[in-house]
Amino acid sequence: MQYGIYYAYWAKEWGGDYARYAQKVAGLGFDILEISCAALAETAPAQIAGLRAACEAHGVRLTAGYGPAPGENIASPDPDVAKNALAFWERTFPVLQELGVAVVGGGLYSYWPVDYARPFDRRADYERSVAGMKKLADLAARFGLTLCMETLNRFEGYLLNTAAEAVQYVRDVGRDNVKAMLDTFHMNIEEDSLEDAILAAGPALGHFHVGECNRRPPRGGSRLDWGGIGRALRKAGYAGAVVMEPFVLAGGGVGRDIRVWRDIAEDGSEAALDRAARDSVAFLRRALEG
Ligand SMILES: [Mn+2]
Repeated sequence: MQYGIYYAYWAKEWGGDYARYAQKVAGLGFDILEISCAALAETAPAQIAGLRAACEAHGVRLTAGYGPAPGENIASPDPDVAKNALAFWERTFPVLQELGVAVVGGGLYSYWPVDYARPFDRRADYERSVAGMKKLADLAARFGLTLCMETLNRFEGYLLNTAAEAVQYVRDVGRDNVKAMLDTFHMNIEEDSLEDAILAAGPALGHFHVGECNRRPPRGGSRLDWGGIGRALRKAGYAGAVVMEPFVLAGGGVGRDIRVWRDIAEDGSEAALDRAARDSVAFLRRALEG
């Protein structure tokens, strides 16, 4: 397994200078930096080339995450919105390929964060989502990309809440480059057993997010049994990326979208966040590898 971190741990607003993060995370002991797909297609080619060069210089691989905006919802009953979803990815996939990204994860099958004030038809959305994902998968394959369907907790999504549902969705789409994705933060709310959920995903598991129940960086001594999670991942034969996605700062667009209303880190300074990330990845390597 390789270990990564999502850049937004350090950010109050989405986006940023990913080249700087590539250098930072390499120094902290990570193999992978996860970036957002947002605005990648509008990023200047020179900046994309700079990010690629920074990753090569520091020995960091990129993975990408995304929560599609309401106007990019592949499951939308509005055909223009579904078309716009495909157009978004058509612009974004070539940039991901340019950056050497092979794995894209998130609630790609719907939109995020879901607005429950709007009415929706879950079954019809599911069917439209599967149909759209078949098209998207074929497009992604041309760029060497695997799309990973992240199960989200009920407050953030309504199509895929559990590993079992993700596995069924992957089966319904029936494309080799569409896989399931789990996140311990969401699993903590929805799954009876984190270990059983990982084993249920089994060979369909394409990407794995980690975080404590309150989205701190994993650090042990908590309610999550990291040793058991590691045993399940190894038993499932998982050899992919383990990316931590901590959110510990209140404020800004990130705090608002993630619903962080208090500073969860004892010390929110960059130096303290760096130390916590370094300690966390060292802990994870020990705890998950057995
Ligand atoms: Mn996640």
